[in-house]
Amino acid sequence: MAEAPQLKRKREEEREEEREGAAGAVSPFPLAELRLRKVLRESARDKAVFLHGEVTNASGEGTDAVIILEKTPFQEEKVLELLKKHTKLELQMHNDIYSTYHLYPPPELSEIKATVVFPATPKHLHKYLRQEAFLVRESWQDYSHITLPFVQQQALSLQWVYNILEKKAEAERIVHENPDPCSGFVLLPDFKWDQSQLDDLHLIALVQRRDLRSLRDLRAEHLPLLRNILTEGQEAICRRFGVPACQLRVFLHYQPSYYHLHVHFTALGCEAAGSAVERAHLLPDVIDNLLMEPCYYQRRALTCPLRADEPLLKKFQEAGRL
Ligand code: M7G
Repeated sequence: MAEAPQLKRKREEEREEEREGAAGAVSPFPLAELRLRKVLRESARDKAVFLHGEVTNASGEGTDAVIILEKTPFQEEKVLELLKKHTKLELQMHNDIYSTYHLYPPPELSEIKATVVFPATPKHLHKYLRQEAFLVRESWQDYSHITLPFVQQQALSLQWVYNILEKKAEAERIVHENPDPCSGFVLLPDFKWDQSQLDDLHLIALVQRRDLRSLRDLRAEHLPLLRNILTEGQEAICRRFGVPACQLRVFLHYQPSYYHLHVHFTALGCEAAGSAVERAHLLPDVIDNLLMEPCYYQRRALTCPLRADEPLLKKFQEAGRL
């Protein structure tokens, strides 16, 4: 809920720039033409719903879209306004000293964050579909024979990453950049974070080089890159957002969704989805592992969760590894 005043000011400026930039550069998503095809997933805990929609053009052709709707966290400075400003209160139940209400705030205080993937590929639809997950223990041989060929053929497009690295998108959102082609990176807010408050802070560092896919590619020679990400990333976040290194969770996912090496920075107080032990690898631990054993990630087996209809899970099943 806390928000540094400079963050608030900066945010307002950035939102203004984003609005102007978005208005000038891309046409808004045609919400009016959207048809709902399916609810992919719904989470009462996260107050979010993941939708599969279809936009039909003038000649009747449909294009798939994924729309994620999330209730945004409360902002301390707006709570009073929320209670007072033209807010309708409707009694739901009353018992002794206890009562619950439906509260209907005015539109400007009941914002919903909408993330749109359009056009969405079948891979995006799968990514957001609620599914059972299974743990796979991936040896280095499994990685070479099953995972790597799969990633080379079928992974999600990295165009959004290259757009950021080439300043074709989100350039105004960059918080820090180290331009070194070998050991440099770009740090910017993850699009899961709306930057309204620090509680759910989430930034990502995207490496400049394009030859590192994931944890599996890391060797001791990449230590300068990893150290830069850790120290410069922590310093930049402390400078910009006032969150110290000891309150940041800095980690990589295995398996990631996007196979261009990147590192997540999230607020320690926030139980961010994806920070569970079966998927998150803390960057300081990764650095130590590589210091002890230069080929650590080419030697050891790694456990990772794969969801039921992920094609990679099918590959492991076909190979008799599950
Ligand atoms: P990941 O570890 O590959 O997998 O993280 P996950 O998506 O299952 O967590 C990729 C991260 O990049 C995620 O946290 C996404 O929210 C974030 N991300 C994805 N896209 C397409 C964008 C984007 O266009 N811009 C920004 N800023 N972040 C993105």
